[in-house]
Amino acid sequence: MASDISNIVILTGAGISAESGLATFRGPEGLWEGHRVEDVATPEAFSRDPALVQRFYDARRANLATVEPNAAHEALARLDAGWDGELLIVTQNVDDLHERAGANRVLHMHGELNSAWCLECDTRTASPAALLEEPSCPECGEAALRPDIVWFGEMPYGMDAIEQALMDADLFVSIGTSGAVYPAAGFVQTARYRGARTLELNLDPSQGSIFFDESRMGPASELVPAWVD
Ligand code: BV8
Repeated sequence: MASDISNIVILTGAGISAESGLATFRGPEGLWEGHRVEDVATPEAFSRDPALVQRFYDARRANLATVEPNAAHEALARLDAGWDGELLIVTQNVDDLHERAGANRVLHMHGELNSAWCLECDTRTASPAALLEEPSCPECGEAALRPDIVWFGEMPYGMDAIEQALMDADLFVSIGTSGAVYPAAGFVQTARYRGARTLELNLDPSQGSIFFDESRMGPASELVPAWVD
């Protein structure tokens, strides 16, 4: 890493978890695990058919327990452990693979599969394996738990911390994201505007590739260790 780099922001998307076996967001015909996004990842979908949405997230939560972090998650964990400067891994992913690889400085801007949110008392709690069967809040007892996931039209978590990190960044690295979802897709422009160097590590060109000083194409399990080590 260049010696004038002190503060790093890393944005990860579904592509970093693809080689662990987790589906990326845009499959064939725009279906995601067989569902259209608007049918499972919006507050309207949850109001319309809560059981469908709970089943969708229960299935992903169950699948997450069967997969492992890959070499890309492990390389970022090594970087996190050994980096003396500022470092923030902002992930759009709702899986826990960064943490299971050993990373600590992780911010889940779109929430987490393993967290549940009580609509009655606003408590966030560790999610039961299957919310459809166990919707009762351990705090207030009401059957009011929903997945603690940021759906479309909802405000992502940690935006103040993310904005501050982008203002201070010397280097912004985007890994495994299509650059299709905002506000995450705009982070590279903020970092660039503030003078950070920008690097993209992705399997394919993304919607934001034009904003990066450098784009390296290939699988994250190869590109990320090569960059970190
Ligand atoms: C908000 C949780 C405001 C769900 C997710 C028009 C213009 C601009 C914005 C909007 C607009 N219309 C609506 C909006 C806003 C909207 C948005 O951006 N829509 C898009 C579709 C246009 N955004 C929102 O609603 C956000 N909220 O704006 O709030 C607000 C303000 C005030 C008050 C209230 C609200 C909230 C967005 C969050 C939605 N939730 N996730 C869940 O996960 O269950 S987003 C969802 O997309 C996933 O989290 C996913 O991570 C994320 C982004 O997708 P990617 O991670 O990039 O995944 P994708 O499959 O697309 O790409 C994978 C990439 O990996 C590919 O490039 C591929 O090449 C690469 N890859 C594959 N394999 C590998 C690889 N790379 C390396 N190695 C490999 N092996």
